[in-house]
Amino acid sequence: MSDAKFLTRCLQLANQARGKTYPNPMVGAVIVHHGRIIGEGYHQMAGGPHAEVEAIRSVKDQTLLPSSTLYCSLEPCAHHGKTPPCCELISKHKISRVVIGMQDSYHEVNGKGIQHLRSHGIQVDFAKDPTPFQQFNKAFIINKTHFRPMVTLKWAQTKDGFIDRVRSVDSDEQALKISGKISSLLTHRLRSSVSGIVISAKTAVLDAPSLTVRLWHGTSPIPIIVVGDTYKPSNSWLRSLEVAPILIAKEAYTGFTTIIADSNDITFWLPKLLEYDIGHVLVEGGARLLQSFIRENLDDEVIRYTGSMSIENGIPAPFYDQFDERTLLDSDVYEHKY
Ligand code: AOF
Ligand code: ZN
Repeated sequence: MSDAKFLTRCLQLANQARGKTYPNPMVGAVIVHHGRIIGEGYHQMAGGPHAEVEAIRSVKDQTLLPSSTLYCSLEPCAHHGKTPPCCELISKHKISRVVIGMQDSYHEVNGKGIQHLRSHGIQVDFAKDPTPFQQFNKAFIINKTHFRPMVTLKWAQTKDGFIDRVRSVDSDEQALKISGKISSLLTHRLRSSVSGIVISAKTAVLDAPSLTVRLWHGTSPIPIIVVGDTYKPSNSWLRSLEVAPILIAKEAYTGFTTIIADSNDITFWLPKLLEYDIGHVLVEGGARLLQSFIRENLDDEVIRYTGSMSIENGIPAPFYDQFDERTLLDSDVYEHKY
């Protein structure tokens, strides 16, 4: 029971660096002596000390370490990266027991940290279920095992399955407002936790969205505009964006970062975003782009809001056959699929 409690504390600590650790995971560590926390730490940013280092440093009476347990949400590292191996620091301090949330999926570590600790006579135990720890660092795991950013798809649809009315580029008609205030808050919180926000050029032309975080705290993600053959975003809109965008297009856009690619070739251009430190993207539309991600099995997480209105015809929402409904909020149905 108390192992689970201290491991949960590791996640609380790690969560303080959400969005700041790329390309590293979020990691927290706690040191416990006879049931009492004597040290805590978390990985604050890439290049900085790891969670275990911070936790060990924070212990005032270092003579207590050999009779203490170190809890860590991730397997202590075994390699020389930007910082030295944590497992060597742990064995140097003769900490007697280590409890780990999940094994590190990074190939340089992956089990080697555990092996090192055990070979130094340290007792190593694990969380009963690694799932919450894996879910917590899902983007990191996808980056390290699939070599591409994690993808979250998000849209709102009417009760009868449309995401908008059909609108022409020349009309002044605004986008249909389907979801309520709480959904907007959640969307902005979501935006603040990703590093890139993807929309199609058609959505850019129709809606000229600002793509910023306004209803939550935190930084706005990098806009990524996917340009096909039909619609081109205007230079004035591109320049108006708060964060400099990246374009995915067949030809370079002067003055803007462009990844030269066929917009339909998602599996080609998506991994390239890692080079711009984008480890997690939120795809906000339009329907065709969302559907292409689903078709390519690039739907690591899906958030769908269903409003209470019906409009009878319009632009059909992306198609899914199975959805797990999770929470009912406001007048919206907020559904979440992993
Ligand atoms: C840990 N504790 O707090 C973190 C770990 O370049 P470096 O030296 O920072 O190493 C980065 C790798 O170390 C990263 O890919 C992941 O495997 C692990 N991160 N490990 O024991 C930590 N942040
Ligand atoms: Zn480490």
